Amino acid sequence: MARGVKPQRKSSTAKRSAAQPSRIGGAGGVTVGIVMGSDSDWETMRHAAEVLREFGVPFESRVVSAHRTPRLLCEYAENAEVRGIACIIAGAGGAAHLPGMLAAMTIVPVLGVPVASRHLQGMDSLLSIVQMPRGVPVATFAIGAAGAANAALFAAAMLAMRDTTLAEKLRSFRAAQTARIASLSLPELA
Ligand code: RP5
Repeated sequence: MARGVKPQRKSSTAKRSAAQPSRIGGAGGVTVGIVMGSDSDWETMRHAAEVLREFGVPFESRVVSAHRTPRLLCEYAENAEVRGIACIIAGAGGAAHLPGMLAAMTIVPVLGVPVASRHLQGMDSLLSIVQMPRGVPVATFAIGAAGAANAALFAAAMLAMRDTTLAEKLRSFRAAQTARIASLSLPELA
């Protein structure tokens, strides 16, 4: 599932700059790029995809590895702006160079998601992504599914600044979340 380009429905503000042909997926209607270092990251990164789908933000999901497909990484970064991609959500685990290397090659904002790693539970991923040198920022989120979902919510919030429909969806989401938490009750002590 994660390997193919999956353009989703186009939102009212999808940026439509003159997209150029590229072997990186089509030009069609992609506003957010979700990329990850391996298909093993999909279980985490699908949470970003699900949020974007819920909000009707067009996106694609791709495996782009900093270490195993470095040329593809370069191509993806170099074409992101001209394809009209508004931001890139990049998830990786371990020596997680994908978000930082993408950020090094494009001015399109990169949102980094540390994927939990087998041996160090994602602390390696987190530090690899968050400790960028001054001048090349990666907005870094929490380790794991919460980080992936929040990266998508953050992307939606950025897009909502120029999309009143999306802004209204975000307000409704927050209101529903607030109502749900406010209605919670705890069990009585036995
Ligand atoms: C990283 O190595 C990937 O982002 C993934 O989190 C990790 C393990 O990859 P696989 O060995 O599962 O392909 O590059």
